[in-house]
Amino acid sequence: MILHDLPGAPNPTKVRLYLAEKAAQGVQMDLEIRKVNVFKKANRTAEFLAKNPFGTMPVLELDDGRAIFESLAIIEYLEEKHPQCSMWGDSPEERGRARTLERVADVRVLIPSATYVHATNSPLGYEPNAVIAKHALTQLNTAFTWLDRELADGRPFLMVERVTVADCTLQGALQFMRFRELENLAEFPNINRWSADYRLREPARQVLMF
Ligand SMILES: N[C@@H](CCC(=O)N[C@@H](CS)C(=O)NCC(=O)O)C(=O)O
Repeated sequence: MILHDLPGAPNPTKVRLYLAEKAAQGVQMDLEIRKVNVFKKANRTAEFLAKNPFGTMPVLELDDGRAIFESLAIIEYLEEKHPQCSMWGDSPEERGRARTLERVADVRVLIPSATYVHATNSPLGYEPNAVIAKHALTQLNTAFTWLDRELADGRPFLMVERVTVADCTLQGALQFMRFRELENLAEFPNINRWSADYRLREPARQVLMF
């Protein structure tokens, strides 16, 4: 299998953190990681668009040539293939809660934060847009307010005792903001503490660049 990656970008980082967390628990996957050079438009070639018509990363190319795109679909596929040391939880209730947190981290943090970055200081050179940036920041602050309250008990992970995909998604989003020097957690000390602690973990050290 080949994972087509864009280092530093939030969705690919989420998958890379997931893989590193699984590896830290002894679950090794036979997977080559291949960087896609977006500045040379390698994600817009006919060959790449045949794998993912939207031209986004990450993409998981299977050994038979078929491709899975969408970061969460990739993670779910790999979890089904390697169910040991679940990155969701051990009971339907735990998994339901972990998936709730992951969806909040993705839909309410990762997507607005990526929108905010691209509307403010885009690494891909998009035009700044103050209206879009303001709207995204409002969405982000609503989610951060809730997450900060969740993390107020000092837990190491979003799911308290165990690392889950939710941690990977949230950290992928925050790293992208740090990359463009837009992370401001001054009003969210519990997220800040969670993030600092998470980044000390070996899997995070292996993957995170910022
Ligand atoms: N919902 C998709 C989003 C994928 C996405 O937007 N990827 C970004 C990086 S985070 C990308 O490849 N951007 C490059 C481009 O659009 O040209 C997922 O979860 O995989």
